[in-house]
Amino acid sequence: MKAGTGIKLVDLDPRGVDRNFRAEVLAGLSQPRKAIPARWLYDDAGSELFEKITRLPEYYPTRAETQILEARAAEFARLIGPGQAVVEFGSGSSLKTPLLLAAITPAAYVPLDISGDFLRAAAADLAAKFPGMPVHPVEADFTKRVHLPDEVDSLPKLGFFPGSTIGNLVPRTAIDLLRSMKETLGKGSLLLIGIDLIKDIAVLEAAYDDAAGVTAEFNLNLARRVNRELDGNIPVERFRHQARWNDTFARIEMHLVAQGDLAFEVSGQDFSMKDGETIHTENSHKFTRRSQNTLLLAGGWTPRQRWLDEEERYSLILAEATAPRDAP
Ligand code: AVJ
Repeated sequence: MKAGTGIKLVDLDPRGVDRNFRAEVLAGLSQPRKAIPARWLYDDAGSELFEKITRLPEYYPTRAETQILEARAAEFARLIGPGQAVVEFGSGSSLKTPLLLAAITPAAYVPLDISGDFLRAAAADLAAKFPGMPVHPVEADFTKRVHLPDEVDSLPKLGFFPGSTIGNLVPRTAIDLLRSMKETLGKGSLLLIGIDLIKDIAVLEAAYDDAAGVTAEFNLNLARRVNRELDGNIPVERFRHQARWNDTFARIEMHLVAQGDLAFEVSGQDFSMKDGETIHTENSHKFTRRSQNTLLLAGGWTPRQRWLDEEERYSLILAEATAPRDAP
């Protein structure tokens, strides 16, 4: 392997638990405002619950994005053209990728993911759907520059980052990620990125607090996971799921709210919470068209085209990696 090629290194303790999970949970619960990084929401149970979320009537982003991909195939073909190496950041088990690939006739598909299992499953699936299209999966942490396979060196690159996943990052981390993507793909590359829009607060809050309670289960599963894997006794039934709009940061926040004063242990460490105190578990930032542009520009990408779904709830943006410029 070349230097800098992503190598997955999950540091497991003697019980087979990810040491980073333990360290980040203990650190997060020890802060004055308790928080656990959102990426730990996605164990097997959490990933399954997220799949269910994407089919909920209140959760519009997945349907809106799919609708854009279906409706705009001809425009993608014209603006992007054939012969691209499509580099997908986070090779989910997404149904969106085949829509893009079918629209533009790429020369290769390069899914990047930190999880080798997901990656191989997605790669095999896409290879079967598009016989003749070379698929080069890379197991890597794409928050850093990733060295792409030699086979795609000479091809033009199109990055694909759907799902408004960029919105889970605070602005400075989002910008760092966009810059890493630019380093990975190279100058002159294109990026097709899904970014959610600010809208009626009630619509946003419902999308993250559905009537069927699936998002609540998704959130509470994090506490259950801590209990399962980190020898915890968090009284899960005494926590309530909350999705709240933070207007200063323009984001939906997910919290686990303590119902009454309570105490628990995780990995032998004691924690206590007052009634109403919360564990902050996820941010989902929302944007205006201008704030989308500003974010992309700060990350080194010039927006070229924006598509909205019919109800104008969500956008897909095509941006181009631009050279840094001097003033003005
Ligand atoms: C797929 C991570 C972008 O923030 O909308 C959905 C995750 N959390 N419901 C989002 C999520 C609660 C989702 N992302």
